[in-house]
Amino acid sequence: MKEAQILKAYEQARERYAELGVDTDKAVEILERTPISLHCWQTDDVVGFESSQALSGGIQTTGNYPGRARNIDEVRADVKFAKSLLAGHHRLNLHEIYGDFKGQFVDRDQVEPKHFESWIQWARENDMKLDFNSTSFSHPKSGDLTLANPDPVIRQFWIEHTKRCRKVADAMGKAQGDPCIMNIWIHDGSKDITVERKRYRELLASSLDDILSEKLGGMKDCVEAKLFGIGLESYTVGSMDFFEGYCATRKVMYTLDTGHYEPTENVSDKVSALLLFVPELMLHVSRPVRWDSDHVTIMNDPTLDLFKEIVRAGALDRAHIGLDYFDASINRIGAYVIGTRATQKCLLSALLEPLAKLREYEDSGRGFQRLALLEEAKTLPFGAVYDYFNFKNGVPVGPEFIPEIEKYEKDITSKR
Ligand code: RNT
Ligand code: ZN
Repeated sequence: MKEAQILKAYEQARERYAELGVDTDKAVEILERTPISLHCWQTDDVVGFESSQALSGGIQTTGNYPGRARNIDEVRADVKFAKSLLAGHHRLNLHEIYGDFKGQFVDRDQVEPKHFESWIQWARENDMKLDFNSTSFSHPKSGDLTLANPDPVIRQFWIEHTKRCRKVADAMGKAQGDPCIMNIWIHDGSKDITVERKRYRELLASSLDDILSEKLGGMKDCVEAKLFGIGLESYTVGSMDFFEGYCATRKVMYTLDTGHYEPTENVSDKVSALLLFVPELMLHVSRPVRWDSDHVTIMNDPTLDLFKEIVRAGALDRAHIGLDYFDASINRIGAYVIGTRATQKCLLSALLEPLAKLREYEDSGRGFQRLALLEEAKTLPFGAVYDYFNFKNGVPVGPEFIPEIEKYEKDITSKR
């Protein structure tokens, strides 16, 4: 698209939105300074660099499109390339199994900040801040139960792992001068009926209390609830009820993964309820198709609604945005870029909502007017503002990123 065309369309859009009391320049500015935490695991199907252990823990990548990143250099190159197609400043979300182990086997209860030194340096050089995740899946001791395991030896192994991960996150946060957000997701559950539901939950609460007892200034903790994992369909220790209670009583950030609820549930409606009782939210923006399938995030109603609820709640400073999907059936970098850009589109759309006017209607009981404006807002020239945002930040506008990814595939990923 030509510069003059983009700018002209933006000027017109700015006027249309201004008539409804919406400041498009401000929306673009907020979007620019809202980082998205890019999930490193989209590059390599959640494999990591620890061993060739198959992905376990109730999650699954489907597809075998060629070009998967096979080592640390390839993951870094792919993230760097994906980032070059995205406007704004972004974070990188690492899992423990992506440490720079330099060919050595470092077991999970042995991990140290030194295994992430090169990542800290790389992130600094590439203007990214790091977030982190402990990894309890894909390990011989993963089984069905980790932090909730009644066997004290296994449970202690995972407690030690998670404590060490917090030290890694703390080192990252201190080095980058900004808290590293560390997520704890464990798959613990049961394939079949269990008569020990309460017991495992007690164990999980006590393991977490132990893990979180040490205050670390460079990091923030968050814990992720889930509906079920594959092979663990009958029971999930860390269910939504469990983590709502846990986060509310312990004042811990709640990780809301959009794929982790019943397919008919309205995930966006959880935002305002959770925000009353938990300090912050970490979002794992995903796209469930019939189940927690982790399809590439797109600009769909659930995602639009999610961001609308955050903006309406005035909670952008209490919600951290991260991505969590892993699609191996299409070009992985393409999937990365589509999902991140879609997330930005949804946030921008929320920022452009004529909220003051809608609230005025609602407060004065003018229901027809509210619905009419909600409907009309859907066809406002949103695309012109989105194009301008990308243009202003020097990244491809519209479908211009498609040939760039095709070139990267031809030159790089297809040769792997
Ligand atoms: C799994 C959780 C978790 C993982 C990542 C890899 O259902 O969503 O967040 O996807 O940690
Ligand atoms: Zn998740």
